Amino acid sequence: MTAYLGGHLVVEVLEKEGVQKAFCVPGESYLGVIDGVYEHPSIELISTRHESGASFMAEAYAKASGDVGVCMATRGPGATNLSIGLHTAMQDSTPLVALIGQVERPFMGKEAFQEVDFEAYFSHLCKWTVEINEVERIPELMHRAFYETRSGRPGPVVVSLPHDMLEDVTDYTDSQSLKVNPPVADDESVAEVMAALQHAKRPFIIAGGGVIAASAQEELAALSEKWNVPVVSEFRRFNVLSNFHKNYAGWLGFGAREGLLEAIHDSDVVIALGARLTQVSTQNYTLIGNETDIIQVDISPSSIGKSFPVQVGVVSDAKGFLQKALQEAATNIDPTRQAFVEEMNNAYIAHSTPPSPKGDTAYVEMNSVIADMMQAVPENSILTSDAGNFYGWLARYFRFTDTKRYIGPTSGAMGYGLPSAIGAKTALPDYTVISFSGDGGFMMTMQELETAVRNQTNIIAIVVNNNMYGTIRAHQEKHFPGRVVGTSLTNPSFVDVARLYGCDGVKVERNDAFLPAFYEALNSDKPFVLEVQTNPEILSAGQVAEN
Ligand SMILES: Cc1ncc(C[n+]2csc(CCOP(=O)(O)OP(=O)(O)O)c2C)c(N)n1
Ligand SMILES: [Mg+2]
Repeated sequence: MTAYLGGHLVVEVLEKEGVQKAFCVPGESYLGVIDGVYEHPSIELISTRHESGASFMAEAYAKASGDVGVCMATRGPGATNLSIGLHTAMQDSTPLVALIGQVERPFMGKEAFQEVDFEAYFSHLCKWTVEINEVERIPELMHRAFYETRSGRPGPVVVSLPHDMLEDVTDYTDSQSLKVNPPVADDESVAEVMAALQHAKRPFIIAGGGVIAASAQEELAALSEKWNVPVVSEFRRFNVLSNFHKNYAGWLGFGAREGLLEAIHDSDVVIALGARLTQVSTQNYTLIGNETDIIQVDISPSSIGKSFPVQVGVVSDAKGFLQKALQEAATNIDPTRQAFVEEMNNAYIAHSTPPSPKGDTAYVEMNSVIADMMQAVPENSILTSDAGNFYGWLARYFRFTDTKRYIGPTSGAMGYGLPSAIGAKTALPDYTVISFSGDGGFMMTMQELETAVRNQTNIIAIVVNNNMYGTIRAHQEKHFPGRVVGTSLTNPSFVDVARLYGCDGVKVERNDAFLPAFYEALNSDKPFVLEVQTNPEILSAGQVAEN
């Protein structure tokens, strides 16, 4: 037995859980934990410039590494700043543990300095919130926090740590991480699903984050080939299947292909696999028609039937389900399915092929940028993005594979692009990591360039500059034509700003300047900001300039 300070014991448990990196803004309320990191050099504590950056970095670190992300913040002001990344982790089902300093136990309830009741505040935002009030319970509750965040449908867990509790002392010998055993469908349920699929004429598999979390891409590819089923990815879940796979039928979300939406609406069987059929993916819950049999396979019982009534619901980890499904014999499959799969894939390829650039234009065309990136992005790359209209081109024209990955917020959080790139690059330093942001979103978290410079996290940040909150401008022009208000922006030179932070940077104003600038970014030994000046008249992918 050894005597431990509470703050040190928290970090001891982090080490037992395999934590290697944590992202924070330091605060006096959890100084004991920070001092614990000093004792444990195997854990690197990365200070950021705003708690939103810390939470986004931890969230993307989790997505890139496949393990839990960890962030830390101080009482009320730190915790409330942190919440945007926790909300993203909730909507995106990302395993994330947030350690938050709390006011001293004897002062609780007095509206003490920076006091917030975290159990109340985070109860809806997070999967679980726990306050550790006795130092002896640190190992039990910290391990439980990691188990909770990893198991079932992953999600964020907040651990509230009263300042004075972290200074108490307790004896401790050992403890260990609790292994997660994901549920796997029973044979009968698998057989029932496959029987429903057998005779379907125009079925789809809608695959979501559950496939990526379970690393079940290979099994999904094998099943879709064996059973002749087209695969569609949910909003921002491109990596369920290589987008070059012959059975890939495209993606759901803002700007999804109309023909695909109609085909899903008219299909006889839809299997939602690790997909919770979100509002954005399902076009406000209209995607699937009343005549369609919906089969949902999900790791979490509470996701089943949440968005649509389903005919069959199966609680299973995606990989375990697919492995069993692959053992079923694929006999008497409707012979017209082959042509259907080809039709869907051909339409996807046509829709995702960018039009040829017009050549010498006054602005950079996003079609051309993405076409260039398709050519120049190296293997083993991660592209991250914010929310915004610029994303429409990336979604439509970039094709992701298992080595060209996408990390983005299904929560639609602006400001995610840059910090998530830093988080992903921290997890996978050998990857090329490129963030994609609009001028609006980039300036929400731009200060994290300093975090990147200080830690030599050499990401490439592409800023698509149209000097406006373009998405909202587009909505304004549609719903309130001619009444523009609150959506115009002026910006500093992003390249000058980048240089002041110690990054490299280039501004691109013509199509043919993009590729050389992109290669310069790839070869840079500093974080790199690549500003792309686009035409403010063209607000969405597929729109043609009226000039
Ligand atoms: C944190 C946050 N605040 C506000 C919004 C609402 N919103 C969605 S897109 C957008 C504008 C994005 O502007 P910009 O980043 O410049 O990209 P653009 O649409 O111009 O391409 C806004 C304000 C949001 N999604 N997230
Ligand atoms: Mg903009």
